[in-house]
Parts: sequence; C-alpha cells; structure tokens
Amino acid sequence: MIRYFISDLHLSNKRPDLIRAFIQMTDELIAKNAKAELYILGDFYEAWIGDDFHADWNTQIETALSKVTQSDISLFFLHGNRDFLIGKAWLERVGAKLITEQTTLSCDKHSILLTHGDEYCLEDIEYQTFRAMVRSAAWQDQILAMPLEQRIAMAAKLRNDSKSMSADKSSSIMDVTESSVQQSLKLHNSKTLVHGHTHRPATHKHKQSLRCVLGDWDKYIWLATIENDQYIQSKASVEDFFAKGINGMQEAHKETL
Ligand code: OKV
Ligand code: MN
Repeated sequence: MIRYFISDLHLSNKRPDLIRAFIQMTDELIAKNAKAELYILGDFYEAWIGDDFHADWNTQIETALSKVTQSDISLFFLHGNRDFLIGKAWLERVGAKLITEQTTLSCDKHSILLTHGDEYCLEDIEYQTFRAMVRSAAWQDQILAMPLEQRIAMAAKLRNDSKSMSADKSSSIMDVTESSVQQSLKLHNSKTLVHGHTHRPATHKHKQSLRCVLGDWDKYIWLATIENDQYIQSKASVEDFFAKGINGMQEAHKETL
C-alpha cells in the first residue's frame, strides 16, 4: 500500500492554477487504481470560513475529493491554522476521515507521527496565543454563529493583520522549536515526524529521528509518499505539472525510514 501526503495547498478562488493542478493530481492518483491512502495535513484551503460556504471553485474541489474516496483511496484530513473550521458536513460531503493533531501511523515496524506543525512554533508567543483562541470551541461556535459575509470579512481582516505582523518577525521565530519536536516524538514513541506549515520543505535527519517537512503549493506542486520504508517528496513547477503530471515530478527529498 502507498501513502500520499500533502499540506499547505492554500486553495482559494485566487489560485485557479493550483485548483486545476490539484484536480489533475487526484485524477492521476485514481487512475493508478491501487489501494492507497491520501493524507491532507492542514491548510488545504487558504481560509475555511464554515461548511455552509458554497462556491463553484470549491464545488470542483469537493467533487475531486469525492471521486478519490469513491475509488480505492482512503482520505484523511488534519486541521491546519487556516482551515480549522472544517467540520462534519465538509468531511461527510467528501468522504474524508478527520484525524487529530499528533496522530501516529504504523508503517511496517515504524511509527510515524503526523501533524500540521504550527503547535511546535513556540518562539512565536503571540501566534500561540492567537492559536489557542481560534482553536477553542467557544470561539469557533461564536464565529460559526455569524452570517457568512461577516465571517468572510473577518477572515480577510485577520489575514491582513497576520501579513503586517509577520513582516517584522525574524524567520527563525516562525520555524519549529526542534526540542519540542523531539519531546513529542519521544512521547509518541515515533522516530519520524511528517508535518507542513513552515513552508520549508526538507528532511532533517538526526541521530534518532527524522523530520519530514512538506512543501507548500505556490511556485511548485509537492507530493510526498511513503511506501516500503521509503519516504520520497517530489515537486514540479505548476507549468511542468500540467504538462507531465505526477510521473514527471522531480525527487526533492528521499530517506529510508
Ligand atoms: C495567523 C495571526 C492571522 C497572530 C479566520 C476562518 C474566521 C481562517 C481564518 C485567517 C487568518 C488564520 C486563519 C493568521 C496568525 C493572525 C492574526 C493574528 C497573533 C476565519 C478561517 F474565523 F475569521 F472566519 N484565519 N489566518 N495572528 O493569516 O494564518 O499570530 S492567518
Ligand atoms: Mn499552516
């Protein structure tokens, strides 16, 4: 069985190219006709404002996901910091199973820890405070009770606040705190962590651990796989992906688990 991992696609009506690439990717995965699992590790959308949101651009995406789950591919979704409002209705519409942060996956003899990754960015204290607020059920209930238009405006305002704030934060503040990652791996008895969020695609090999960072979709399309103890992350420019598809992607990171 093959497992696929993606995160940080940031899909929205502003990037029809990425939506088209995503649909092409799911069509190709389905066409392979093999038993597989697809893990979306958060920030699939640029901002999800509630499952009662409907738009043509998103209907296409949900249709692509539904086709995936009607094939031999199981779909797992983990919340990111932009799509924490994805709820039961969306999951049911597309046929995805929700997995919580820091879920472990057993791959042969290995335990792999999966998460979005923002919970490890501990140096950005302001962000962690914001995160605790938006992840609280009370805050979310209050937001979801607002009319859609108001939620759209609020998401846009928060987005602007974030842009002006991150402009004067040093880049190391916005990366994970390695010691908290190590602590978390230990707690879950895992050697490998797969996460996104930081937009710093890489594999970090340490003495006793491996941290696989997924790429964000922007200039490049990224897709990571785990099969037979091999982790491989591949990438392609959006244009190359349209022309050559998954098989034409370049290997960017490869490690044995
Ligand atoms: C990250 C911070 C914004 C700090 C809002 C629905 C809702 C998503 C959102 C949009 C903005 C988070 C998710 C961001 C960090 C901020 C402001 C302050 C202190 C909604 C879905 F509820 F309003 F409808 N947002 N983003 N901040 O740009 O990632 O760190 S964000
Ligand atoms: Mn993120």
